[in-house]
Amino acid sequence: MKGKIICLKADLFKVMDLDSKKIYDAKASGLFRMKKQNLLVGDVVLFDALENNKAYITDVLKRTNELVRPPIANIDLAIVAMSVKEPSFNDNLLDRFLTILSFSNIDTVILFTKWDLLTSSEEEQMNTICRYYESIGYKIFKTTTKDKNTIEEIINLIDNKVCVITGQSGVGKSSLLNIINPNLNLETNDISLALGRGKHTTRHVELIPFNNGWIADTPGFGTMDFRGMSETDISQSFTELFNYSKECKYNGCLHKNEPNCMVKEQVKNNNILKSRYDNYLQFIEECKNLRKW
Ligand SMILES: Nc1nc2c(ncn2[C@@H]2O[C@H](COP(=O)(O)OP(=O)(O)OP(=O)(O)O)[C@@H](O)[C@H]2O)c(=O)[nH]1
Ligand SMILES: [Mg+2]
Ligand SMILES: [Zn+2]
Repeated sequence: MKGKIICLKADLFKVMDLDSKKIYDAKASGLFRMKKQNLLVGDVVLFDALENNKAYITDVLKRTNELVRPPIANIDLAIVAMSVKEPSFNDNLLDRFLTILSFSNIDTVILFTKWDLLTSSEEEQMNTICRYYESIGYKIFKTTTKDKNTIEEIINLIDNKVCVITGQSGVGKSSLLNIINPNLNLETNDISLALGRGKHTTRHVELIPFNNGWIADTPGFGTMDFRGMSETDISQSFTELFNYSKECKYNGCLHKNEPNCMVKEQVKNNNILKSRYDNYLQFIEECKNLRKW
């Protein structure tokens, strides 16, 4: 039988039979465990059903893509949720998500959440940032749980797809999913005002059937590294840098100290957002240091 892993807790999987939609509590079979292949939420697996809704997973089909954080496979669309306040907007974290998703070839949209918390002058600043990300090709949404305007649009966007919502703790991922589908009743929690951080309310990655597709809520996390990526991978994952790099003097220019670098030129002319360039430099440095290990 063929099913999809929709949840993983310790070594216990929930697998949905793709034909009957019945859900099984599954473990990896002994033979499969010997192959030492890991299994992820989102994997399509072959399984043998036993009594009492129990099952053994015997094989996993080839993935179209996979992410380490959050751990999930076969994603059609990633929704990056980034609060504009509480927790404060974090361009470094946003660029980190975008770099890894771009490297993994996963379509990505950005939600700027908690838009209702901005004063009008802050709103102006955020709008400039939003316009920049739009200009480099990202579809963006300004969301608030207090206004359901953009929700219909998001629902249409995710229809028929396997989607994952990701972002640090407390940005409102579960709150938004509860509005998209009020039957979900996902647990949410106030952020710690003293620390300005979320409380890691969602603990597991879980794929939830929604309309004609799937949506995964995920736990928030504060950082991630670039394991498995080279400096060139990073430079090619910054789409606008990659486009300008064709006009750099040197093939394979990393836009650091090389002469006649079009990227540095465009940063100077304010055509590339300074924070993007600074984050880029930090990421390739981190990448280099990781390699030393
Ligand atoms: N003002 C405002 N508050 C919001 C909005 N969205 C969510 N919140 C609040 O933000 C807090 C955190 O929301 P959650 O949905 O638990 O955040 P999360 O991203 O799921 O967090 P983790 O599960 O810890 O990763 C809750 O108190 C929500 O009520 C919004 O649009 N505006
Ligand atoms: Mg949550
Ligand atoms: Zn360059």
